[in-house]
Amino acid sequence: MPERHRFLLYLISPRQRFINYPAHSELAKMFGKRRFMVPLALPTLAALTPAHYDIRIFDEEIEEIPFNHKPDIVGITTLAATSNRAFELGDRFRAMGVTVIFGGPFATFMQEASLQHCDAVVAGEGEGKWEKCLEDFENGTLQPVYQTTGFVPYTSQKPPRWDLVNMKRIFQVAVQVSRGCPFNCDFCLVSKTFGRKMRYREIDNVVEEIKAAPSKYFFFVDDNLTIHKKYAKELMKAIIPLHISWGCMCSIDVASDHELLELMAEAGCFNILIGFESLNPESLDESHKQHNRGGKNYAEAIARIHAAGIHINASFVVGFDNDNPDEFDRIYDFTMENHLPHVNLHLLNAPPGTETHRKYQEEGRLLSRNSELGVGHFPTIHYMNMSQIEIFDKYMDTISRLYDFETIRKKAEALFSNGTFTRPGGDISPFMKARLSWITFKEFVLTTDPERKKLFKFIIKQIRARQIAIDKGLGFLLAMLGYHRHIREHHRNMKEYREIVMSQDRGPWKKNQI
Ligand code: B12
Repeated sequence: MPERHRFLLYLISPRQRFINYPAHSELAKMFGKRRFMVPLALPTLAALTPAHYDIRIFDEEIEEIPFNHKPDIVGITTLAATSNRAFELGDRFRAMGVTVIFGGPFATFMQEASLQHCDAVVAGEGEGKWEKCLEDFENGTLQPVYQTTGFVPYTSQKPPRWDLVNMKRIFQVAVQVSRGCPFNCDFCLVSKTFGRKMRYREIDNVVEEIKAAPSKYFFFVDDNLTIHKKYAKELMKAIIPLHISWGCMCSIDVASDHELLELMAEAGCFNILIGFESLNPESLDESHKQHNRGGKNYAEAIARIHAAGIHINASFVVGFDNDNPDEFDRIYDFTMENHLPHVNLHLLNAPPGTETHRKYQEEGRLLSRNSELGVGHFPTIHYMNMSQIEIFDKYMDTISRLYDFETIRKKAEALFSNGTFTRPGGDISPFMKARLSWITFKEFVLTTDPERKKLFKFIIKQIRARQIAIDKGLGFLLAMLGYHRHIREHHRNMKEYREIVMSQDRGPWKKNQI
């Protein structure tokens, strides 16, 4: 049989100019890595690609793209935050005569703009459409848009091609067990892209993938890992024997199920990202995040999660029409009262495809055409009760307060005494413990910064006195340093950022209307 023509395919995640999730990027650096993890879309698409393609994966956060070679075809995953760079890359490859395909959340909802910089857009889920797109590329019948109305069955997935990813440069591996979200919050794309009906993978299929992955450290990228409690418990039972360590995202409702929390901790969960979004009930109503409403007792729920030995990464958004600058203080106080050290504070922004985007566009309130600013720490819309510079300054002030060493010490004191850190976060290898110890020593002892030394002494005393698990105690310390550093860095660039904000400041929206 004649040998089939081979094609060279690049799968690319473009670099992002403004990073969020600061502890991730700084922690990765401390561990000598470039990034926490590579977007799952790339190894997933690689697994769907026929065997006569030679595939190279490039995540620009971890490696440069070699433009001295010419691939036959390039697939680029796009977010609003990476869209400018995606456009640049698309133009550059097309100028070289390479076929360029875009996919991912940005291109899905910005098809017209994307098609100025690529040859085809694969909208929504890639499974099925990507294979068809490649077939058409080979036959010279490429369509501009690949779109279907339904969703893929998603019961069983081919294992992602982690063998194509430079694992030395990343910290953990992404895994996904479900798609869809029954809720329909205005600022989120998930139900619009993946449907409101949840779809789940067979647990055996997930277990096989985890077993084969080249890491013991995982992040479940599901939007809400525990929404289906029965499935979640079965999943936990199946992964306990795998001795892995992982983080995930779920809603605060997870706290209502003690058995599930215990199973999660036993299965290696050390961290849950929870979208509190707003402490202002009117803003929750405004954005249709109703499932966080209804007299939720956050303090009790948080205490239950902590009692299971699981740490919370609390996510908040400020900038809804019902918000005023006091919202920042309310969030700061809440995190102090509830001992929440990992806080991701975002300014409301409006990614294309969301209801928020539709509303603000209709009202002429989208400020910037620069999508890369939409990472949550720049004002990108015309807020109701705050000018852009006012919200920006208050945001900067709040994140500085959230991560000053005195705040960190106070939260640590509470967390270390309430038992959250006595349980190890999964099966941490002796090598990893040694590494954590060495990096802590380097960052906190071999430093001239008296504040760091002071915090270190305090934490070591706590670790000794309260039988804190070494990975949790030191991991906490390093993550906090990660935030602290990133925010200092952000402040260093403050002049540039402030100028961008000033240049587009139009005052509070309401006032302008009067
Ligand atoms: C996990 C996750 C994160 C993680 C990890 C991200 C990472 N680098 O891996 C963390 C928490 C760090 C994160 C950060 C951010 N995230 Co995020 N994140 C997600 C989440 C929950 C899952 C993404 C995922 O891995 N899915 C699994 C893979 C397999 O699916 P996929 O990427 O969608 O790819 C499929 C298809 O889209 C398609 N496809 C994708 N790319 C391509 C390319 C080609 C060529 C083709 C053919 C097909 C194709 O095929 C794939 C298989 O079906 C999504 C929500 C969601 N459910 O999609 C939000 C989401 C992607 N994030 C979002 C945002 C806004 C962000 C941040 C900007 C938030 C912030 N304020 O900083 C940052 C950006 C960081 C970055 N550059 O990645 C938005 C993006 C909106 C937009 N239009 O840009 C989403 C959609 C959530 C939302 N609320 O709407 N995120």
